[in-house]
Order: sequence, then structure tokens, then C-alpha cells
Amino acid sequence: MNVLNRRGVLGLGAAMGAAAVAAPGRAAEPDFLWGAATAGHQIEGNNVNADIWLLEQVDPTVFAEPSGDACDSLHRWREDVAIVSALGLNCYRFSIEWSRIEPAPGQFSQAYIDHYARIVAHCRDQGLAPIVTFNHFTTPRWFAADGGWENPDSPDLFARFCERAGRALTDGVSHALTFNEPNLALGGRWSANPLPAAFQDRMSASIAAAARASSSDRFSLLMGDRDPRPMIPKVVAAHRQARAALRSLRSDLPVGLSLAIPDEVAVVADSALERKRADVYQPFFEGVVDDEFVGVQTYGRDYVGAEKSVEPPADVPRRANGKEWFPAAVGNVVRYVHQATGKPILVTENGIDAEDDLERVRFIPEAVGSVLAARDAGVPVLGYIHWSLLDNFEWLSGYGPKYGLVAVDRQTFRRTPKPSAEVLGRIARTGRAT
Ligand code: IFM
Repeated sequence: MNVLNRRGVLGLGAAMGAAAVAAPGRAAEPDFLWGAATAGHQIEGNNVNADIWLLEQVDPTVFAEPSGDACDSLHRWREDVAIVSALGLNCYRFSIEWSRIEPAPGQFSQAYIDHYARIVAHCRDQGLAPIVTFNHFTTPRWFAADGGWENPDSPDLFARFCERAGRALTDGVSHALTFNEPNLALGGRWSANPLPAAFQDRMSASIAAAARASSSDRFSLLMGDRDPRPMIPKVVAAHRQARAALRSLRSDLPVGLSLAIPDEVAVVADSALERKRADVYQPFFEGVVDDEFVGVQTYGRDYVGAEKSVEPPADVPRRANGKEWFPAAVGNVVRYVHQATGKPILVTENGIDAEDDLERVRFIPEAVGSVLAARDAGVPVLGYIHWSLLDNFEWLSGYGPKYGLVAVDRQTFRRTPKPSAEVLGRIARTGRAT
């Protein structure tokens, strides 16, 4: 889901159950990663130094509601880890919040670095491989106020943050993701449903209000109101520099990034599909040439016409909310990205926003089945991580959409696993989708 403008390496392809191999002094990694994912801003609560927090607060805002306490995971992270472990999964993907770790330029919070290091260590204690995302959309307010990814210094600033945080984390981390879906804003430009002009105006007014509140004349974010294309080379450079910084700390750390990629279908002979791919993925495919893996995040299909994406055919199977029902999309994307990059693939997100969990109960086995079929056909697939562990703050849409395997009471923050969580846990324990 777009934030603003709409929305193994270890044991590569190994058979399930084969012995895990550990580097000396390091935890053994699972042969196939089965996990659930979260992101700091969406679950922690009160992420007050982040650019998105500010955009939720200003008037006008394009957010349905502010993130507030979110799922209070800043304090309840042990419960979250315990649930992942109790379900029988073997990895937990979460993100660290740059704006907590570096609340002012060059000032690092050892307390927050230690906080995230404790989560990594606790995952290991619970038998989980920690997969850490260093940037899941949010940046510090000061970074956005300084021009965000338009600032020529942005790659250095991001790499410096990764290096400082990485010092305490990299030893225990299983896989590191520098960025989450940095291609999303590019993808939005091809959408079948461009944002209405009134919405875009409101977004620009909101960003102008955030700039005033920050005494900045260049407040900027990747998924804001500007053309993202000039920012992409800096984001790709930031990825490369961050990877180098993390590798300088631990040379054998698997580093990648995750991309938002639907299963794309050309609907006319002269489809713009390849032009779209060149625009939305190619800059990142070039940026990951020296990565250990690519993270794939798939939420359905995209039909590409002669100029841009178009609506699905009228006769496709539909979900209760009218969206297409096609859980196997993720398997097709796994095959495409491996074919395009030659890299091992980790499914870092896949899921549905479903009020009725029975939809998710049906979705998971089909989606996982498509991934395992790709693996059995020879694609080196490192694992399947479901989005999301918790019902959480879904950016512009607030707390409306329900992507979670686990429901969260908005008053008490009590966590209640749904039947779909059991389904994923059973699949993880058996290694079979059926
Ligand atoms: O909630 C988001 C997540 O932050 C990034 N990928 C898509 C999810 C669902 O929209």
C-alpha cells in the first residue's frame, strides 16, 4: 500500500528439514524461513520524530486518523515475538525506526539502539531468525526537512545511520533489508486509477504545512507530492552505501531490499508492460546486482494496457471487497524476479486486507503453494513471510484495513491470534501448503 500517494543465501533451495549450518559462533539459520512481518511506525506507537507522524498531525492531512499508540509494540514487543514463536514460525521481520535512533542529525540514541538489539537477541533466544528492515518508509523529521531523498547528502546520511545501528545489530541478524518498497512511488505513476486532483492538492497542502512546522522550504519524502524519479538514483546509491556499511561490520551478512511487485499481465499485443518494468524495477534490479537476495512483496495482479495499467477483466474471480481473488500471484512474481535478477528470492511480504479472516485462511495455502511450486521448479526461494503479524496502522487508511494474523484490541492492545495464524503455523511446521 502506498504511504502517501494512494495508497538462502543460507541453505539455498535446500530440502525442507535438512540440517542447518551455522558459521562459527553464530546461530544456525533455518533452511526455509517461515515468518510474519511488521514495521516500526505501524505497530510501535508515538513515533513522534518521524516525517509521517508530522503529516498525520498537520492541518490539512491526508491520513484517515493519526497512528497514536499504534499496537503499543514499543512496550509489547516481547509479546509479539512470543506469538511468532508460539505459532511455530521460525523468523520475525521487523523494522528499526531511524527517527528514534537518530532524533537529530548526528545524535544517536544508544538507548534505542540497545532497544532494537534486545529485540534481535530475544528473537534468537526464542529460536527465531530476526530479519531487520532499516528503512520502512518513515524517515526522521529533520531528514525530510533537509530535502529527504532530494538532498545530495541523503545516501551518506542513510549509510551513516545504518552503520551506527548496525554495530549493535548485525551479529544477531539473519537477513538485512536496507529499504522497504522504495519503488512504490514509481509504480503509482502507472496506476489504472490515478489519484484525483483534489486529493493531490490536499497532499501538497499537507506537505506545505509540515514544511512550515519544520521551518523548512524543502520538506520532501519519496512518496510525497513530487515526481519521485529524480530521487531514485539517490535511493539506489543509499542502498549500495548502506550495504557496504553493513558488510564492513559483518562480511557474511545477507543484505537486500524489498520491492513491491504485482503479478503483471499484458492485456494487449503492444502492452506497455516492458516499459513499465524498465521504469519501476530496472533501477533497483541494477542496484541489487551485488546483493545476496531480493525481497518480493506481492498483493495481487496488475493488468497492463498499451499506455498504463487497466482494470481487471470483468469475469475474474472477486473477493468480498471487489478486488480480484488470485493468491497465486506471489509465485509468479517469485519466478519473474529470479529470472530478471538471477538472485535468490525471499518473499518478505504477501497478504490480504480481510475483515473476514476466513478469506485469509483460504488465501495462505494457495499463496504459499504457488511459492513452493516455484521453488520446486528450481527457483532458489529463501522463505515466505506473511504481512502482517498484527492488525496495524495501514498508513493513509488508518486502522481500517485488517492485514493481521493477530487481532489487536484498540483500547487494551490485547493480541488475539486468528485462525489464519494457525494455518500459517501448521504450514511452517510441516513445510507443506496442503
Ligand atoms: O502495510 C503495508 C506495508 O507497510 C508495506 N507493504 C504493503 C503493506 C499493505 O499495504
